[in-house]
Amino acid sequence: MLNELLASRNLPPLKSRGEMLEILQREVYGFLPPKPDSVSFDVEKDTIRRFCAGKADCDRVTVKCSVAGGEFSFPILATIPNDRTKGKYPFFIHINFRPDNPDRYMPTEEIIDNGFALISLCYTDITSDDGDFTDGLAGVLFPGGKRPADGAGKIAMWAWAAMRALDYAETLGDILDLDRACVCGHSRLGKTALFTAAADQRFAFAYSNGSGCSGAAIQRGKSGETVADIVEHFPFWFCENYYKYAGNEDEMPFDQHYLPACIAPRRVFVGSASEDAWADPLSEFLSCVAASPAFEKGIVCPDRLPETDDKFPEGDIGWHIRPGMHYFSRLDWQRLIEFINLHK
Ligand code: GTR
Repeated sequence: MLNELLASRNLPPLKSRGEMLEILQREVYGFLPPKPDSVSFDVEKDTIRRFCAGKADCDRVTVKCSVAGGEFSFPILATIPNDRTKGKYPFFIHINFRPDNPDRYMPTEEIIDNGFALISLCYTDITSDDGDFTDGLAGVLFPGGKRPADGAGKIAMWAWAAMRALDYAETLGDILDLDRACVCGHSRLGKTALFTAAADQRFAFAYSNGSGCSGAAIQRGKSGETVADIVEHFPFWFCENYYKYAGNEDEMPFDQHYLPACIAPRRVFVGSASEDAWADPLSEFLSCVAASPAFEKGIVCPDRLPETDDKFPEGDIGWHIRPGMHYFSRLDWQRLIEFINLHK
């Protein structure tokens, strides 16, 4: 039944990772900002030792980049279990809405207790979440605020910053398990997490939560938010080439299943919430089914419509749906941790 449902969506076939990534950059997110010429890290002296009841240390790090002929710096937080007898820690790079640690979308102590380290960044420390292309990294990339039709939108800039956070993690190779890096985020930052891992093969895992339109969800036949809605309210998340698909999804030479497919052969887990009709859980799920042939082990699920509280973590691409609203909740983190632990 799922095959028939998918056939009714008329999706373009999968292509090679290189082709899909090129299309997604040119037509949706804009091309990633260039790799920095140099990156260095200032670890602040007032690091919080004995964080989370003494189980972790939290360092505030300034990431300093020379990029596109300019200089750009931003802060990240590295919260790392301090028990050095446990081996190397798998870790999350969480692109978050706020700099808080813990935060309502980031239960730090619980993450630490599960044996993971956590590097977090606040997206507006990179560039503002609006149409101002003179702010932060945007101003360095596009002096005068002018960008070409395929120039990086804000999502591509946030993704670039998550890659720099991974550059920092690479300096901690004796403590962090660099083969088990997971980039994650919620909503617009779930779109960002998928794009980050699609573009950067150093990430072994990606998790998007409630990423919906222009994230995990296929657009053809999607309910809730459409390309027209999103480019009306948030044109700056994307490159200008994307705007022509407003009301015109059938003309897209791609669909959003290309995004998780670019993460293959690595792993991706997609999270939905039962009341998140704007994101459209069914279209997020079908996207995972459609992307499955790109993976060694596609989604493992029964041949029926999904039901609330389903979780399908066994494949290299997995999906779950939690009861409730659009939110990055504790249950989402627990299922994400379960997914990563399953794929050792
Ligand atoms: C909504 C937007 C969604 C989603 C969300 C968010 O207003 O329409 O695509 O990304 O914002 O990021 O919170």
